[in-house]
Amino acid sequence: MFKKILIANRGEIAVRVMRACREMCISTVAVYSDVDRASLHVRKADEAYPIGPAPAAESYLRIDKILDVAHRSGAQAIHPGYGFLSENAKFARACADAGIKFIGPTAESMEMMGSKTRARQHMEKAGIPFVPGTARGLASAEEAVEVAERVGYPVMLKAAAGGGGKGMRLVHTAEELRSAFESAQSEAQRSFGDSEVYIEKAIVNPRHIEMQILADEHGNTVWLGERECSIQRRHQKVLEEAPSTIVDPDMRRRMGEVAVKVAQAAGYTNAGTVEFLVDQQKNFYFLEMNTRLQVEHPVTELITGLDLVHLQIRIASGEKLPFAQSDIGIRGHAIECRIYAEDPDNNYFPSPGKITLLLPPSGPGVRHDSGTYEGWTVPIDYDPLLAKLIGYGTDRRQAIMRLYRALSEYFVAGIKTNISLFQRILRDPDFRAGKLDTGFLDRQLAKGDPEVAARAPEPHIAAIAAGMFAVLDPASLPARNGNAAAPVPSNWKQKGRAEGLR
Ligand code: MV4
Repeated sequence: MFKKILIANRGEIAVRVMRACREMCISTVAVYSDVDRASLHVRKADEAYPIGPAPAAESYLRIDKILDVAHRSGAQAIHPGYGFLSENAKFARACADAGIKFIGPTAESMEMMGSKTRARQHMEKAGIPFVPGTARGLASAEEAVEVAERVGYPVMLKAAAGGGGKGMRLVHTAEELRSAFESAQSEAQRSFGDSEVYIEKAIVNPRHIEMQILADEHGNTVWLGERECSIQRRHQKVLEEAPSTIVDPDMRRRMGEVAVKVAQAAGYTNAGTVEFLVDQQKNFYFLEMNTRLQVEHPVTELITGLDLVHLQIRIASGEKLPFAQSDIGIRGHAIECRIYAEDPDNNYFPSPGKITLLLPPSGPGVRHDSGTYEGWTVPIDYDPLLAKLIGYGTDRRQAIMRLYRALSEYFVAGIKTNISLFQRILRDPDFRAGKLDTGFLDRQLAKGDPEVAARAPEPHIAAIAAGMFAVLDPASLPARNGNAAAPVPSNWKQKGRAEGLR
């Protein structure tokens, strides 16, 4: 087993990985940018090393600096967390070349999954179900029209190098398809430096459901159940749960077996996630594979009783999986809320600043994975995820009620958060009935918040209240909080992706 691991990440996930290391008696090495000197992950690590200025491209994405710290500190392995270098095949290869174990799959598996068309070609050979369309890049608009006639409109144009919705076009007619093909190609070229575009039949109002897998380096692969991830906005997940309300044991087993087949076809090792689109008839189609530990991994941990980070580390050190598929059971229900420093009254724009007061929730059925503390200043330079609040219980109803209660205990002052959004979602009758699809949140936000409208005080009372709050808590003043001019949303994710494709 490793004696020392470097965590090439920041925030809650760096803290999460350090917790596993501490439990396994492994020393931890943090890296940090100039603005993260006082961040929680630095305080929780056994050692910490600066790696450069705030922009990720000059710090958390610098392979040379991170490997230099690994050598200087004597770390034997690197955990990449999610985002940043976690799906960067060049980084995985550089680690291997430097004799440092990358805790994740091989560079080859990552490369296969990085190109959506290459992945489709491999999966087609392995007999994996995917949405009807092409497994190769389109040569011309004419070819696109031919395929669209065959599979039927509407269709979806997608960038081979894409993912996360970038360069995607929904097209309803042949006329539209010709111009959409050109613009999708040029957007793909601009965003990814690769103009390859392929086509699929569009699934209307799909659900996004993913399957967690684990594979050791001895040929054993298991599935650990699905996560329902349909509650998202602009391809950013907001709330995830396990199990999904539409997946029954038979469907779960079939999805799990397909996910294992995908992993095996990719020669996959370590923890990974196979994404599916699910249509209204509950047909599921392979979408892509995420070759990292995901943000939402805790919901799977809570319903399986497993610790995915422990298992990642044990697999990376060469151990065999300590269980077989038949030993894995799913019990209870878990729901995760991504708590962001965002302003609900300003279209959920990032709201960085100093946390002046923090009362995190706890109690029965609550897990709080946080990267923050009271007195800490949330920087503008990165993804504004503050923490993940997970509620769990014996069934979905209990998980919802515990989470709702925990959200009402949660108090953060100094910055704006999206906490109120989750109370809205958890109260929604369609959510309670499990009636979800990828359009749920946009429909919910379009409705406006009836509770907020009902609570809105008369303008003169609001002015008096604002004055009182300003005296009690000066940080709540808009000008002091940096909210006078609307901040630009951070493009941290695109940066990481672009960096990975260089
Ligand atoms: C689709 C689709 C409908 N039909 N493909 C969006 C992200 C990218 N990875 C795949 N995406 C989609 N692909 C076909 N053939 C609908 C989406 C989609 C979506 C998928 C998952 C989660 C949220 C989504 C939001 C809008 C569209």
